[in-house]
Amino acid sequence: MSSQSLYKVPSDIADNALVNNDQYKKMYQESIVNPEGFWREHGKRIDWIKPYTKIKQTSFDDHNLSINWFYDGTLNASANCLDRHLEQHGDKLAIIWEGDDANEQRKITYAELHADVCKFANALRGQGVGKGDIVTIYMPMVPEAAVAMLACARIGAVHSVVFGGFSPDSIAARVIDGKSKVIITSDEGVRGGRTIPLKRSVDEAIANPDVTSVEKVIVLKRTGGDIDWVEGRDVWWHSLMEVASEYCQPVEMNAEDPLFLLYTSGSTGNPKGVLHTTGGYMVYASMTHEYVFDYKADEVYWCTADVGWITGHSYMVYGPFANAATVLIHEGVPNHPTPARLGEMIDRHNVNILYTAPTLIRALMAEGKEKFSNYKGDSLRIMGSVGEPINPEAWRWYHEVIGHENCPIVDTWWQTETGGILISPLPGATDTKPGSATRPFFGVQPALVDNMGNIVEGATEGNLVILDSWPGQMRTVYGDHDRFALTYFKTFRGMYFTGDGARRDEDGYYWITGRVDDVINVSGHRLGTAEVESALVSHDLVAEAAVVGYPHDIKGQGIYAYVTLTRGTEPTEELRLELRQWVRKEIGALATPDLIQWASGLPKTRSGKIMRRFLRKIAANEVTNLGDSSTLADPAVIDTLIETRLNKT
Ligand code: 6R9
Repeated sequence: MSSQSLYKVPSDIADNALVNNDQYKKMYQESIVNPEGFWREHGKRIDWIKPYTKIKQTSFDDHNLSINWFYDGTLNASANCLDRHLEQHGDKLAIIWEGDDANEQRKITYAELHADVCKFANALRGQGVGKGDIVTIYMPMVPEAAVAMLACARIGAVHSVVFGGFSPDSIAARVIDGKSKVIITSDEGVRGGRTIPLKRSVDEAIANPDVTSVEKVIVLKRTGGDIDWVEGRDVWWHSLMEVASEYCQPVEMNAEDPLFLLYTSGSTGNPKGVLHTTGGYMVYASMTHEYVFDYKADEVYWCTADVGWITGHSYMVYGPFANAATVLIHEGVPNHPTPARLGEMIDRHNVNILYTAPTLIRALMAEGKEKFSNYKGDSLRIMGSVGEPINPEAWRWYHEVIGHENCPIVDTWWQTETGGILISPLPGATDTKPGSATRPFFGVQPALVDNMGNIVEGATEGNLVILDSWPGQMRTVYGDHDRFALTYFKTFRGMYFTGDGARRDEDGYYWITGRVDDVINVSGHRLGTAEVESALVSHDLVAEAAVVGYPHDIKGQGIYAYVTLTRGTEPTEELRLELRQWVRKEIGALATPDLIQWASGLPKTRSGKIMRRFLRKIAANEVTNLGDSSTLADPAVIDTLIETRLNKT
């Protein structure tokens, strides 16, 4: 690694940061040698109703799996995000909100947010929601989305946020799995100048005959657009708030009581309900938010993630609010109406910390630097990246054009399952290298293993595993604990398997190379190839489908589908469009295949298993060295697929 590609910690940052490199090393060491002592101390960063005496009781043995943190303590997550700040920070801004249309602005103090959350918590109670009930939230990026989450947490209900871009079928699947009685939504959302019919999607989801649990739909009026209304079932948010009382006592929750469910894609089957609990999650989300972003009181922090993803949970709601941060929330997309929007918003709101995704950076980069000629960026201090590997070129562009070469970049690696950041630089401690997530956070023990599960040491490559638990870790797959054990702890016995591959360099820095399973990452959003395939084959004219990811300039990975049509079906351009629309309707826009190649046959082993490695290579246009095809039932299939491949760039 040449010294040119090492970006030293700027000295002004190191001098004022929460931790410098020596402190990082000392604290990291302590966290590994004495995890009990380390977390006993750091668990105190949040307020407990009944303080814990027990710290950690965890085992990654798949027959004896258990993950418990701070497990005799009690607390309330919403009280940690709100009540405890009121005395000192009641008048401080909790949320600065900017609409899709920049003329719409709202500012909400901690005292106001507290009042809204209390009222909405009472409103939820009035609709029959109690401790342990699962509430589905399908909302646009408005402050009320955070209000809804925190109100659930206040009364001990478990929220299940569904990304606003998902289809009615996807909502239905999640509602069925969680047996939700209540769905919170809004009439419409607004994104990039377009309205999104959220309420209509909820209506369609409930029309699914398998959805039998829903009793109430609470509807926020966002646009005032026309919607259907079911008397007795649908209720306006504002009507409930008008009559709701002002104070709601936070419910005392055990550290291991569920806080939320969030569905995420895996390599097989339907999306899994990732369950996070209260105590460990709150400690970990708040601690990582403070250390990784070096958050300082009075700073304005902007995370561009949607609340429908884990980043929106841990680093737009729970982490920052637990730290009394001022959070900028944007309803729309940061490159609309023009690419300059991102910079305009940073300047307009004096943003100090920006947390965004490589896909946005690449999209802006493609527009050219001149689009940023009016951007000042004086306020910006720290910049983060999340969701997928950031290519060095995009890293450098981010550093230069957005960060003016003086803002450290924290490339944060983590997952829905991990609850918080596991591998990342700390701004005042870690010299960075473009493309590397660098070193583990406190208490995190990453390792690389070969395909047999042997730990490999030194500068090398392998499957990324984590050897011991951390407080923010998921506790189970909702309703299917066996699947939890099978997915994460059986591949490599006794270790948490991340599904990612990684390289470690001579400085011990980690470079995440991407998923090694059948998960693809499109613009930072996870999708199982199996989900897209099952959407495709549910179309009458599709006999078989195989889906793989391929390198895409902006999205990181694009979706490449090989489709075999039923006998006698004509492969037309029209049908191609129809299939794209079909998948979009079944799952959501982010799952729309970029390329669909007609395949009269798929490469299979004699036992009928699709050999995806060939399909991945053909989709990536890497056709010169395909490797051994002798195990294929019909090797000629490959030649046809190569000839008719679509990505010949
Ligand atoms: C937080 C989040 C998790 C998957 C993960 C990995 C990829 C996330 C990354 C990254 C390289 C980073 N990923 N951050 N890869 N560098 N900084 O994105 O959660 O939606 O569950 O996705 O995303 O492949 O396994 P989630």
